[in-house]
Amino acid sequence: MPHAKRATSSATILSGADVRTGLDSAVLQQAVLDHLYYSLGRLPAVATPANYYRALALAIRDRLQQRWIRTSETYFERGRKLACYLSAEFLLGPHLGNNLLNLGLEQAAREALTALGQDLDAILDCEPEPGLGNGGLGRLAACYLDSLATLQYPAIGYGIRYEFGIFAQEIRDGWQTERTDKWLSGGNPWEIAKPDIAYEVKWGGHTERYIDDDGAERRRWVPYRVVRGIAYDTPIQGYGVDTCNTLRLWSAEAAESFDFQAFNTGDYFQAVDAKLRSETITKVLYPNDEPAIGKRLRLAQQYFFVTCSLQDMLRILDLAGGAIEQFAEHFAVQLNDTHPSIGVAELMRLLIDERGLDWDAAWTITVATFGYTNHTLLPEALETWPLPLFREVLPRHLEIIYEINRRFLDEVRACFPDDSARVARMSLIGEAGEKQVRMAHLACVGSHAINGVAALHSELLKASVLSDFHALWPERFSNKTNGVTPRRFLALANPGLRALLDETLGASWPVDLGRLRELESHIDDPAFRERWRAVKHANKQRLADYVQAHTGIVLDPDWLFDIQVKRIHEYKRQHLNLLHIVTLYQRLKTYPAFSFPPRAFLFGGKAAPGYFTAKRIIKLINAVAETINADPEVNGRLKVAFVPNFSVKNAQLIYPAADLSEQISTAGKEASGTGNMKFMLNGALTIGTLDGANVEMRDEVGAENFFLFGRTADEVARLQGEGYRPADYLAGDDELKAVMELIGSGHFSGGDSEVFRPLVENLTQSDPFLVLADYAAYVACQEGVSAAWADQEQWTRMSIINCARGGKFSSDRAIAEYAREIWGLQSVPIQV
Ligand code: T68
Repeated sequence: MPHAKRATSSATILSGADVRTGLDSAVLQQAVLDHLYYSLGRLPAVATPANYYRALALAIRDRLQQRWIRTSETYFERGRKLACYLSAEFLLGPHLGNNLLNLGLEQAAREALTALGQDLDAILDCEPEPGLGNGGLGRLAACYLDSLATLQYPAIGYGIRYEFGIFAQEIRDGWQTERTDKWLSGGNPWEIAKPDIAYEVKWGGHTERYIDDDGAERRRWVPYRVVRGIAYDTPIQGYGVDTCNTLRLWSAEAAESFDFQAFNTGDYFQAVDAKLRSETITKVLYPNDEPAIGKRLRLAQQYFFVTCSLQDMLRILDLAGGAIEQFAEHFAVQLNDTHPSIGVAELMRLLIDERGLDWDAAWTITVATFGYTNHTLLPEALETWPLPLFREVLPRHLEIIYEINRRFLDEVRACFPDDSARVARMSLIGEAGEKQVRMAHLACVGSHAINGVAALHSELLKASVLSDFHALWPERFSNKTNGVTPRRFLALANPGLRALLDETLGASWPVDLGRLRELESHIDDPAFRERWRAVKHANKQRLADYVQAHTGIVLDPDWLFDIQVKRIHEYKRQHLNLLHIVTLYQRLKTYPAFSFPPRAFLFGGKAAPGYFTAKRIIKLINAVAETINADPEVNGRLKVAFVPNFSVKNAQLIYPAADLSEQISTAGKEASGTGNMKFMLNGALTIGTLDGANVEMRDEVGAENFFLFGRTADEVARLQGEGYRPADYLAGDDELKAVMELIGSGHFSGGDSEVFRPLVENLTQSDPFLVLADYAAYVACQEGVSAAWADQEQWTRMSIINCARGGKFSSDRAIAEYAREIWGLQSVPIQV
């Protein structure tokens, strides 16, 4: 039973728990005052809400400390295997609310602040969120950390402490503009810098041959530069348990020895310049969807955090007195996409060059250590590095990769004799055009386990981008369908539903999400359905208030809330959603008597700063919104809003308020999706294609509780193979034609017929993601949605079923599968 500990903890207070550990509201109140005074230098009379936020955050971090230290100590004593989750991104979201939830301290904190004349919700709102990720991949990493701690698995997250996270999005005249995200400017009360945990990171230069003391020939790396990586630790508290794991993020600093060299030669300014250059490595998160080609700094970031993390594992192993030969028994290292895949070559380098192992021993350890998760099938997203750049930055690693490749291709030739085309396809070095290092191939060759993130995605991986690797090593492949944490995305985001679930199911559902199934026995109870609707209505009002405050647009919570929030990308097809909106608008304008239940369409999401089409899609959403919202002929039935700066923080308001979740990617393109699961758990119905995890969601809820449309992945491939011509679809559909003409005419852009021309031409001439081919089916399916909405009792039943059958999509299920099937990990209970 979660939080059963509180009783004993309160008892401890009575027997003298102090201002740093006490858990009742009176002690917490004292602790906040203490931090205001001693850590912030403020008296309550002049303290701002931001000051109170910081003081409370520090007070809560104190309460984590005991658990945090005890957890590390226990792992060390027990010497059990540690899962190391290597990810260039962790999209954590605000910590305070989540830590209060996981510690069972929300009520105490609320009371403490009330006694100080403060409102907890206003204080929570002061936290800037650590946006150290782009989207799904980074958020998945954060959900997995939450589940690892909650399931009491010994685990550590390793990543990069970006000084600037994902940019803040502002909408000006309908266009996205980007502002740097200075999330550290007010200080970060959650992290602890550990300057004594620091490693050297070499860079550039050349390699040379030498003879070691035993007379053996070896190679060494003579770098051009060295920087240092410093550890910053953030506590990751499990829910209802004493386990508090660590997220260790690396920050770059100039290596002193190199500074001193310049100082000694008297070149002070060169030394300062070198220092600044070193520190740029961890300055900024790269937006996805920008071609990484030639981005030396991105390669530097990847190598930087990977070598620090692997050196840290070696230090931990040494401290524990473990033998280097046992490395893979002590650490399971998961590569979150190819971004950390240089780790394969780096572990080989560390084992051979620095620890003196021979090649075969090092290779056995390396393959046993790594697992690789793939998150995309889009060919343009598969990472490669130009060979000259790679050689210049990591000369020793290129030698190692050549040797891995030589041995690997021998194995390929032995299994598939006389198949030189296959050898060329599988090589770690791509030879088409400029030579490239193929990071996905390196990850596959160096890992004992390779997985996709949803059943369909894993099958498509085996059949397409990784088919040759599957033919060679079928036993390495498996599927691990993504999951999301029900703590943040249900309990914390949806307090109304949480109260209803607690009352109906008891308090254990957040750690046993299968229990949601029991909701089904209440479906036929009209009073229960009424309460279910009341919760949703209140959530919609809460979102409407937020939208009004941030856009001025007024929404009515009685309307159907139809929501699409995710990164803006052509394959996700926000423009298909728009074509439907413009279709409704056009029908209303043409036939004023045309009737359908009023709908509010909400969008949110960031476009990569250099992604021309995505940015124009945002402009079109805002242009359509402005026209429709200002038109008295239609705005009694249609409203459109773009919520600026979609983030974890506002996502927590958005998912609980949705009636309809838009998951409309071109089938075969979305690896899994995780927003789809967050909507589902909060009782939204999904309109979607058979893509990513939608397939499994529909299997769980049943076809009758899911609005399915569109071509399947096979049909998409076939159509594209036959030579898809969007003009055929345009010619055969007068309504679609009129919609495209209306957009092209300048109707939504004050008569400017240029601004959307590129979008119209993209769709009518090439349409790479089959928007026009799926349009008619989508519009028809949306008519089914409107018809279903008209029966509110039936809609509520479907909403309850969507939540009730969402248990599979808890990240606890996903993490238990990784632990058992890939990492060989045992849980270790922590006792404080
Ligand atoms: C997403 N990928 C998938 N990538 O698109 C989504 N890419 O289907 C899946 O649910 C999710 O991963 C989790 O598995 C991403 O989010 C990136 O953000 C990214 C970042 C840098 C470079 C490339």
